[in-house]
Amino acid sequence: MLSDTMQAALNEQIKAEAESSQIYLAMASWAEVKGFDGIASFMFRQSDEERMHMLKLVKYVNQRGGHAIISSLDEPKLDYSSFQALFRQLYRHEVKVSESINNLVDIALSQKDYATSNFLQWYVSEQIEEEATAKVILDKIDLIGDDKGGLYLFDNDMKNFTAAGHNIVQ
Ligand code: OFO
Repeated sequence: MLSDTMQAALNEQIKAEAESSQIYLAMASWAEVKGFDGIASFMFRQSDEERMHMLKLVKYVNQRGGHAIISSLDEPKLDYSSFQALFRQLYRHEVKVSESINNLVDIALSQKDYATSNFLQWYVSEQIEEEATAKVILDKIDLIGDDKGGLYLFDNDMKNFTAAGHNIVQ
């Protein structure tokens, strides 16, 4: 059985994961409209992954005798002024999510809820990957800057990675 504190913290994370999915979806839509199909496919796929992260938490909370709450979401507030600005926000967002996962582990340990701590380890590993992916993308975008040819090639790279079902981090 989950403690009230643990349940409330997990429910906050459910909201955070749902908002992550919306952020990626907003980025995907923006990239698609701009004609960057590779970046869009990558973002659509990330959005689905975030939804899966959310669902996994919903199932876990309910399975442990709690009640997963599906709440309203904040609208993604993104700075679309440049690719750099957009991807910098993405990276910062993933760093923030990692912090909130670490915070959840802290709460689980302080409550001696070892089952939840164990469950959260999957998220800890996942965040290492997500942060690394966001950083690799940001580094590449920083290198390319506003160079149109560079962005075109980068978009193609993203298309190939998504088509192959690979992560951009190799
Ligand atoms: Fe759910 O991992 Fe990104 O935000």
